[in-house]
Amino acid sequence: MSADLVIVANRLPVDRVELSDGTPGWRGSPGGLVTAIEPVMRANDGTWIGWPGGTETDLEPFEFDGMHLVPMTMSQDEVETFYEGFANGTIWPLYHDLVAKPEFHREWWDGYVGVNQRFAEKAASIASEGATVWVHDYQLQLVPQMLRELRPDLRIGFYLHIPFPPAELFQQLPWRRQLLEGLLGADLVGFQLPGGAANFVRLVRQRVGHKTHRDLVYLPDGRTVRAAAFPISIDAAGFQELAQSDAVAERAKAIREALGNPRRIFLGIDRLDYTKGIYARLRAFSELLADGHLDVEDAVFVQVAVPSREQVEQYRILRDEIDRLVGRINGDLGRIGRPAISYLHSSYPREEMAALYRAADIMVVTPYRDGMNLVAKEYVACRFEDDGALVLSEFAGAAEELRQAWLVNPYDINGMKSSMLDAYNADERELTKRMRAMRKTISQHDVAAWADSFMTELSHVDTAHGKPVRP
Ligand code: GDG
Repeated sequence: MSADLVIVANRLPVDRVELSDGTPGWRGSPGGLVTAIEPVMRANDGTWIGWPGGTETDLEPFEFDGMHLVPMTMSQDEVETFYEGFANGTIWPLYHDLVAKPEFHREWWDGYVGVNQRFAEKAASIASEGATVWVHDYQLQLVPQMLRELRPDLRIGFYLHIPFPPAELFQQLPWRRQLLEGLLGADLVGFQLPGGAANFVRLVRQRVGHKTHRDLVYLPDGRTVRAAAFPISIDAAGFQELAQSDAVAERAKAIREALGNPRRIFLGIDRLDYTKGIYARLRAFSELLADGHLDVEDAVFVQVAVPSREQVEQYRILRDEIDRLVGRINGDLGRIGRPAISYLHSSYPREEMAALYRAADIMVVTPYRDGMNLVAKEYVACRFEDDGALVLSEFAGAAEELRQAWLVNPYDINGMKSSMLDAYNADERELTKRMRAMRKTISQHDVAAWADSFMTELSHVDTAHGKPVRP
């Protein structure tokens, strides 16, 4: 196997499933990343390296939907130290403004180094001479440097999907220098926002001592690394088409009916994660009911919380907290057949997501910190009639583009209450004006444009090595 384009991500775009004859098989897990990368993968006959989940050991490379997939194995110890430990117990909270307290454990770090090394070795063994390798996200920050050591001929890009924190927080990391050097193995390091890129360049200057100028880092060996923002987006046309289908229209109507045709439906859809601000938003909504500003006859809050990282302690605690809060709110404020909150701890097919977006009048997205937040963009893409309101946290990357949302500070409960109420009471003209502007933004910058701009930039990076791929 020899590929001109290699994608390296923690997860493969497939899940392990049992086929009807009882044998194990694969099912596509269509996410934004696959949609974005598929066209460039096809144009370059690319290969994707990643973990399929689980601890199976005898996994062979295979073809899926026209893509070459190379599964990486993971031992139980690696799942605990690398994935649940360093990636999700150290980096995730540290990079999200310490919303939860990061834990620093030397065994977790050792697991992280080991798994990154294996991913780098796998990529090195697959990439053709001068190939392009695109490494993704916070689980694999050491891969660029490890890969460059093995294969100096490669053109290497790295993209971070989550925020990159300011120096004041990053410096807590006992392994801060190793992580910065890991990323500097890439020719191009991409971030969601310019602020993340600036944080990175500043840290490299202060902590590693390299010369920098604007978005460039000059390494002693003569190499240059560029750090820049590439805000990710969604398949806007695909979501709109889905939302316009008859099946989704019918399902949206059925959802409204099942909820008793209230005047307004509020909606939240998130992975059940402490960064997403689910607790605070439900509290804000419940206070609006308790204060008498809203009534359960007119308004309901549908909260979908998609199960996530259930083996990690902090996620279990969060689940219990939300369960308790929802129970209390419904017990105190609901009436027969009229719960205040319709709470669903489950994941759904894309069609059901589109139907929920169509059924909802007010989408509430209130993370304490979020790299981008695709849910906010998906809601906008589905509102093809230019209606519906978006209440959006200032601390989501999406807020830099979706300026016409009702922007809120999720730490300010009263502020959130008043914005949610304004969105509830907004007249049609106001809603249309705001939604139309946001829809324009999203249609002009979809996920294909995102992948294209990253690949184009990567192919333009001035390297003495690596042949460019077709963007
Ligand atoms: C990370 C960063 C950044 C959710 N539930 C279901 C489902 N989803 C889909 C949504 C959306 C995606 O998952 C979630 O993306 P977000 O951006 O909202 O959040 P994270 O998972 O935290 O993603 C984030 C993103 O990476 C991309 O760079 O924006 O900031 O944290 O697309 O629709 N999809 C289906 N069923 C569900 O139940 N089918």
